[in-house]
Amino acid sequence: MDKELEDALAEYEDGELDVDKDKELAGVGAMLDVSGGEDELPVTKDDIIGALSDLFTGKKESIEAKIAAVKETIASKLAELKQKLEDAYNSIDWEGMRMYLWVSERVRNDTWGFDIVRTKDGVEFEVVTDNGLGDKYNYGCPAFLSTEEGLYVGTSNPFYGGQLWLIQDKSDIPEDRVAISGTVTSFLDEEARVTVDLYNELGNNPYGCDVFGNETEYEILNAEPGEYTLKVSKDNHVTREMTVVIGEYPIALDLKICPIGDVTGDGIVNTTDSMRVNLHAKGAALITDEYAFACGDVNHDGTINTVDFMRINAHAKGAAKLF
Ligand SMILES: [Ca+2]
Ligand SMILES: [Ca+2]
Repeated sequence: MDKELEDALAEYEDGELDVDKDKELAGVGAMLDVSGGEDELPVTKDDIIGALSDLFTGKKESIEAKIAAVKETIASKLAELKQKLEDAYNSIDWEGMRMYLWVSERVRNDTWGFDIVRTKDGVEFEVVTDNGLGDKYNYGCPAFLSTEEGLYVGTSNPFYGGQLWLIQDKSDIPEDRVAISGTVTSFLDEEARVTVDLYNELGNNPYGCDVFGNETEYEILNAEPGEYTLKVSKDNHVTREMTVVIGEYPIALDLKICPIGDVTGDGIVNTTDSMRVNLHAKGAALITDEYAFACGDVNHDGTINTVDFMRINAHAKGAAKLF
């Protein structure tokens, strides 16, 4: 909008034009009423008052005309936008979009690692492996060689290198072996993904699983013996980390994660949590549990102080949400 119009609109809205016109003009008239009489002036007082009156009227009309023009412009822009949205909607390949989402969903929920199926007649298929021969990072099997010794399979694994397998009979295919399993408890969105991952000492994440539900079973398969960092995460929760040692036998381990700010661990972030954090901040009662501490340190600066208290309190009172 141009400056002149903006000013004019502001004046109009402020009601500055709603002055008592006659009173203003009478004032102007009084100022012009110089001694010696109006007959000596080249123009009469009435001429000037008349001109000013026209100016007032003209200005008001011109503002109204500009407002009408702006309204018209807005209406035409809206019509243009509506047309563009309609064109965009009509140009979307909805069937393609549906298929894309369907495939994405399948990929997201599929078992990691490549699949091999075999068939004798092209009708009945048998799954040889659906998890990359027990290694989720075997994401493809580009090379096959059928020999008298058996079937050679070369895998694609961008994380720690390809593998060469010789499959002679079904016993060569490793059985899934549970390395660690249990219940994982979380809160908030029932449909959100919970990830349980094992990280090796190089920081790679060769084993793990995704589960859904707030109280649900998890199991991690086929992890090689060794020491790992186990991480449990979910949106709006504080990630829990711990060291686990995978050995020859399966480990049973129940896990629990809590929402950001939930120092009491009941899954709800309310004033009980903010008060608890306040007690810690004031030194009255320290939060010693490492995970509860992480839940309370909502700004991740390594300490729990009044900043954390205020944030959790604001969340509890609905003033400013943490998530
Ligand atoms: Ca709580
Ligand atoms: Ca903090």
